[in-house]
Amino acid sequence: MKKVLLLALVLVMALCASAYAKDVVIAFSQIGQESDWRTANTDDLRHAIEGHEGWKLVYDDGQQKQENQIKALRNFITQNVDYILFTGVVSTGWDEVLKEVNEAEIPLLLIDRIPDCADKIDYVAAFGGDFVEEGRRQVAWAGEYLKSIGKGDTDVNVVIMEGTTGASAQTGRTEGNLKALKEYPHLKLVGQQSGNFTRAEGQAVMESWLKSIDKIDVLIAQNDDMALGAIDAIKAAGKVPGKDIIIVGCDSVKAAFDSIVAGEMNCTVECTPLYGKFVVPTIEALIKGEKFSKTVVHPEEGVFDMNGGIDLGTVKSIKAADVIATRQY
Ligand code: GYE
Repeated sequence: MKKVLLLALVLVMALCASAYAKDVVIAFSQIGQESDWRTANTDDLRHAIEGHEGWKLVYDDGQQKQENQIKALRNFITQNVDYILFTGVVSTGWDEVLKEVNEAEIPLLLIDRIPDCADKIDYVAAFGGDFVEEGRRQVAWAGEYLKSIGKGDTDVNVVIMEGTTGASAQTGRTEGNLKALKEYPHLKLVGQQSGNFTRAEGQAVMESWLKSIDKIDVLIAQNDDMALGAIDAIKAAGKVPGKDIIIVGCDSVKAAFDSIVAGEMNCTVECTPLYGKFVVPTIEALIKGEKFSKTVVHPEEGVFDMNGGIDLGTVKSIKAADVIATRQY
């Protein structure tokens, strides 16, 4: 009898303890909602964290404003959350607030756009795209593709549509774009302007280029949304996207795959937004006391185009139509 009572008592205590077990609170300061990439990134992390037993997400949308993100980070400190996930709209100006996060001893995970001050602050792990390599791949794809159709020695006019000025995804991709252009002297840069990573601004910038630049042969758009906006402008101007103008995007979102299969976009360089599969096991391990190095982890990424088989040194392009059914974003 005594044993049964004791067992019942232990059971009741265990149930009470689990009912009162504190949720692990993970706060996420997101940049905004500028692109399909961003939506996929938010959805992925939301599902990964909210779908995890005992974890709670505190989400803040910075609406593209650094001051909003700074405010959000300070709120997270006041709320004394357990972990902070952070990606910054621009790369500079985070030193002070991230030091405050460090002083509050809240473990910081950097994702996507890594801030310039990363080497001066403490963080527990970092996952982000290799933006310079992505930019290199975009231009190299155009150069190698032109060679493959026998136009390797023909001068062609190239425009670069850049992302949000000062974002590491912009500075990195521009660095990669410009470096690769030097390898292909027949690609002549005739325009370079920001389309702010949005479809609407991509369309507006392309509209003005089509009026002011005599001949555009290749568009390098630093994300797919801007490329898709530009395609609308190209069609409106009576030109054929994918033929009159070769279009190379970045991210590899679903809409870009559809556009490639429809013959309008020529290529998209992948930049995955799916960080949930990295963040979840990392936080689980951190809870157990494991530590990680400060090296930024770059996910493995591909290049997708109309026909496949373009060799870019580090990677060979894959025909988009062959893998479209397996895409997750
Ligand atoms: O390429 C773009 C988004 O930071 C990698 O931000 C990200 C970029 C992505 O708006 O579409």
